[in-house]
Amino acid sequence: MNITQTEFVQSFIDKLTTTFGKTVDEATNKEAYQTVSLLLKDIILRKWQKTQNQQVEQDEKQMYYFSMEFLLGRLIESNLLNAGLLSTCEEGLKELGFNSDKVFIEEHDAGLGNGGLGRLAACFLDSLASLNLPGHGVGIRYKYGLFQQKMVNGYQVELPDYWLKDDYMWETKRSDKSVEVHFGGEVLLVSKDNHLHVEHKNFERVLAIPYDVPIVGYENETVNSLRLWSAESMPNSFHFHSSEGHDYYHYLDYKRSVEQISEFLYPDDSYYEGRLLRLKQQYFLVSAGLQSILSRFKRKHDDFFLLPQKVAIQINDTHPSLVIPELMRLLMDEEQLGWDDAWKITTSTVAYTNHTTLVEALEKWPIDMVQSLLPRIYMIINEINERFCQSIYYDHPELRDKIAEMAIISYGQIHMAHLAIAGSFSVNGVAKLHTDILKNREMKNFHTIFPERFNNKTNGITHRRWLMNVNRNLAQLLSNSIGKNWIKEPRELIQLIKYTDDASFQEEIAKVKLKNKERLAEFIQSEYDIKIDTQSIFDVHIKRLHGYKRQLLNLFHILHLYQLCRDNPNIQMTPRTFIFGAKAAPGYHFAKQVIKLITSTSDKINNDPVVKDKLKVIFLENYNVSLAEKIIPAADISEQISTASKEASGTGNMKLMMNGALTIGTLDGANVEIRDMVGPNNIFTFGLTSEQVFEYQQNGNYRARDIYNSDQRLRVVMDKLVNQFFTYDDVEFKNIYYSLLYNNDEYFVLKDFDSYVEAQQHVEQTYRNQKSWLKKSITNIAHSGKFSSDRTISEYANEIWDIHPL
Ligand code: 26W
Repeated sequence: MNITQTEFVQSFIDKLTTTFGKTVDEATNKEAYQTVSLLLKDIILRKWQKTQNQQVEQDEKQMYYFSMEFLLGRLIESNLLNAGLLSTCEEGLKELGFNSDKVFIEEHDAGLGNGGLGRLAACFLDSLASLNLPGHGVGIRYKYGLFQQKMVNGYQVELPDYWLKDDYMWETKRSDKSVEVHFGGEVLLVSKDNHLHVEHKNFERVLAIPYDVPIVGYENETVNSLRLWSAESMPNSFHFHSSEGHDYYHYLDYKRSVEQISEFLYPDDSYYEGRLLRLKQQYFLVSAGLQSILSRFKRKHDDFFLLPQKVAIQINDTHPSLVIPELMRLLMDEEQLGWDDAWKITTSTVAYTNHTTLVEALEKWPIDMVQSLLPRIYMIINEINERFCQSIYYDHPELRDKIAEMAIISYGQIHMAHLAIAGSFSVNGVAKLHTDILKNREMKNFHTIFPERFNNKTNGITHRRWLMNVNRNLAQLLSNSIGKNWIKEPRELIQLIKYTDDASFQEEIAKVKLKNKERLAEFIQSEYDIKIDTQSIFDVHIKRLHGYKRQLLNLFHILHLYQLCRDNPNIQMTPRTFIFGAKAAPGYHFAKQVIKLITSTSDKINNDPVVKDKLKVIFLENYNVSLAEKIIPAADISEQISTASKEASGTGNMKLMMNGALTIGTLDGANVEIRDMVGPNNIFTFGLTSEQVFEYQQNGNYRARDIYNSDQRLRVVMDKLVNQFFTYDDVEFKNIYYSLLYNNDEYFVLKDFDSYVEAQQHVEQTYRNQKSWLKKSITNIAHSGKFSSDRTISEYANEIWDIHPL
């Protein structure tokens, strides 16, 4: 889109007048933000309509990405960038007397996701549109996104995230595309004209209304859709005309219960809780999404055998796995297909991505719950299960003794991962190591039956947001050095390799990093009134708080350094600033205690004059996409220290690498592939391998206490948890202490401590030699192109979805 700055300024003034009746001098930053987004939306809408018409006309295969989470963050900057208007708009705003940074932050960060899985979905949408691929998101329009984290006396307090309180500028309500979703009731089989028909009666009716968000491709003509569904009551539902006396109250009860469905995002990350409302959300998403896909399909076709040639459905973990029985239901009950045909079509349409092997995260719904909330769906799952178990029995006699373990329904529960594997044509992990663990361990028996279904798609991140938008100076420097090709072909970043030893390029890289560190330091100074040294190593640990991600290991290292300084105040040490950002699930007590331990450590260390020039610990409140965008460009060190085998991939590791941070990490998830790319000298790896972790788990011969007893440094650090170092009461952190010594340290924190400390010493030595450091930093940026989600999405498009650029 080519509009000049003058044209932008004029349209801005016009829009401001017609929308707010205000002059530029009177307008607030919020009004300026709204004006810019309205202008931009006018442009986007035209392309959106064109894309849609073209996609319908050409009748090309479409992909739908079903996800309970889309962690979009702000869209204003990435929409402007992709529409080719970012600098015009920024210059224009300046001319008008606005500061564009202040204008853009008026957009509420859309936090419709917990962490990695939700952000991945958002990066994928950006890549789909940027590669001109016909792929769309299907999700829920939660009224409240992930809670806002407020720190009170060092504790996390959760506040509601009412992100819709100002109008959401990017959405368009499409009431004409509403559909109905049914819950509860009874299912009868009645025989009509020699056929068995399914009759569903006395169900609760819910109206699903779609709100569409345009997804703008980078400097192209494609605008795809993210369709977010909102639940509303049926204005004329049967409850209203109920023959009972309490119509009005019934109606209000019903309305309340329906609106709850899309009220809030469950703040659970990697922990499964079998809540009825969550199941309702899942079915609501799946049923509404599928109905709208089928109604679009039916406008062009009446042969459902064509469905797999026209539609691919990717399910983001098992959360939307009810698409399988729901598609069966729609094909059989609504379209009168027989079981075998419906099954063939369903299993050629649906593909499943697994994002975790943590047992506590695997979804298993109680039979009774599914049976009463979704009686017809339960019947179908039951039939799928019976046929599946029989097929193992007859076709794989060698697995007969494994049937109970592999069944979709067993011990009163429905195992959603088993349903997802049985009902889809592709099962993928999100990094090589993770996929291998699925094939050889967690899903070994399924892999034996369906070897052709399993495949790997290593995650990626959109380099447009995570490099071009968040680190403008770096992006500019890269383009000045190797040209702009890397923007469309991120793998071209490899051209930087020729500059790794180039002193003047190194200096430029160092300047960019320093500027970014200064910007973050200013932010920390203004928000927290803490002064940090921009010459110190910025050591960054940002991700959800979870035992397996081992923020605790990082803390133990910090406390160890603190002790070294206390023991020897003249110790030579490169100053470090440890930066944490993390939310804990509200019910995850251990994680909340670790947060409190971080903030207590921060209080202790930041206020101790002995270490004041050497160590600082900062816990940044309310970690979210926008905060990540501030921190990542300023990072020197990227902490990726999960217990090996537990982190399926990680994507923060990729974002930080792309911004020139060096990784200290275990051989887990995508860290393994980062090491393969950069070589072992350009990453600091340490700790047990996944094989060693499995071995300890099998043999049960790990003894955390032995390590505690034999490592003096660890004893000193850990005893601080219980010896009134932090507080006068000694109970606060007792739980953490006990989990390590009495519950035998599930995540091998003590076991990996020694090699972590060693790796951190190596970090420090390397940092002292700035030339060597910068060389490694450049090497990391040069190899980060592989981790663009454009690569990931091309692989999905070619190897799973069979969709093609428009
Ligand atoms: C039902 C509760 C629940 C909620 C979310 C269970 C599991 C999840 C997700 C699978 C957790 C998640 O976000 N997994 C992360 O997915 C990322 C994208 O693939 C990976 O990079 C992370 O390693 C993985 O932890």
